[in-house]
Amino acid sequence: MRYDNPVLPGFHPDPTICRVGETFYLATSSFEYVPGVPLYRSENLADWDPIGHALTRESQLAVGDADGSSGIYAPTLRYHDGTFYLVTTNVSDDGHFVVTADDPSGEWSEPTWVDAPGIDPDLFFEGDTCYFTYHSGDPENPIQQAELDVETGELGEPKTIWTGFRDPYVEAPHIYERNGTYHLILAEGGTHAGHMVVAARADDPTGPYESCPDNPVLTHWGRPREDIRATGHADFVEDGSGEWWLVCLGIRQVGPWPRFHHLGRETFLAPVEWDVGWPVVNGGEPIEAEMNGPLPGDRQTETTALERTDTTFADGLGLEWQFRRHPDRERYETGPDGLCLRGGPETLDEPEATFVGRRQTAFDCRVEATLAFDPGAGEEAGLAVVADDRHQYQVGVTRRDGRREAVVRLRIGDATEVVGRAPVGATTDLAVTADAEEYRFHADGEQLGSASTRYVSTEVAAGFTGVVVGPYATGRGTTCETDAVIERFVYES
Ligand code: 6LW
Repeated sequence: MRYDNPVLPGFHPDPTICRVGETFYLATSSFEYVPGVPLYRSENLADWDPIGHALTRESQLAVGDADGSSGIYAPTLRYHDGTFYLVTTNVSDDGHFVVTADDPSGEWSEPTWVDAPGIDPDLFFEGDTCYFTYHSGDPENPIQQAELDVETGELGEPKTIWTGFRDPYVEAPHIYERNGTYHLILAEGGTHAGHMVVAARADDPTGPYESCPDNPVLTHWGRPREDIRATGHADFVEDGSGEWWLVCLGIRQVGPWPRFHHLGRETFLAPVEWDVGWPVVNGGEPIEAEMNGPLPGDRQTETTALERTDTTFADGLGLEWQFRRHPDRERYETGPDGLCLRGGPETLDEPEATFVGRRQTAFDCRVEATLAFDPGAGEEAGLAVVADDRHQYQVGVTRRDGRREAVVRLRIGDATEVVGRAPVGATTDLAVTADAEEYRFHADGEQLGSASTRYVSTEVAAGFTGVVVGPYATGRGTTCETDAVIERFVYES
């Protein structure tokens, strides 16, 4: 059965996966976004349904002061003895913590903090013992491990179990048991072009670990002109029929040389076979956009469905929506009229901006909003394409010299420029259309400006996230007196 990569398109890095019976669960990093750590469910590994988020409350998710691409780093999701465990790191708060749930689509527990340095924690359960393995940040002793009391967060004495196959900057450890052998999978080479997956094995979860003779078991290093690159940070799962799979992050490059990516690090799927006890990823071949199964479970169609969401917000904000840091909830109201935004004084250049967005998941897409707004002087609301506080594009409605007008504004690093204007009425149809290389901004059907996708790419903006699109509102220095109502929002790819 054919499937398409990435299986989770758009900003979905550092995937972690587990299986319960015939159902797979997957989580990814979320950085400064709220709610944190999106969770997905699948029966066949290719089609994933969102089921919620692990971190929904401020007590679990202190990202109020998080810089862009800080906050929540790579999680590990595991199921043990009837309980789901998710361990992750808030690099803007107290570091590593564990949350638990009986039902992953429900509420997760308060955090149990684990006092250890670094990032990328892993949990491996064996009997009553839980091994906590992590990237310590110490280049001499990068991958450390200690026994963890998951109830209290108390950690035993850490010891170094891996120092790197080629690169002491080794991260993303995960441990699995297969036929009595313990496999340690890691990422090396950094999360960009040199990213790779390496494997090691031992007779005991604590080591000593022997390096796979065929390391790295996956890398797209040395393929600079190919579309899919930076594959790494993998997690393995056995599908219940003895077949193994890997999910990993990767990027899809676009544009002419030097190529770039703006949709963030996405989640890819590849089969894993075993050759005399060592993992072989996708038969030793690079991961492709079109892959052949056989996948576990049933699949209705062999192609990834085009996505269209058309929302009036009558039922609130669906699971695809995210805020950049904790929102002032009073600024966002949903109801039969739509999404009602009361813009704060902050513009999109500031962390507290009034903005709610969803991931851009395809290069070719169309975003539309019907905006009912009669702004006071300086007030503005519209649609934004956001990489971070310093790299974003906006098409909005404002009032200038007493006139209502649509504006297109580009913010690229230190430069901000209005590139298009047109008079509009009290209700405006705003749209952003995109292909791999360009965004085009429209008001009431007229194109008012365009901008390259390059300037919202990771190569320009840096960081660990990808583009999100959605409505914003701002009083540009004062809180708006007029509400901006998004009567309808359409995302189509
Ligand atoms: C992270 C590290 C990484 O936790 O990027 O690609 C960091 N790998 O493992 C943030 O995603």
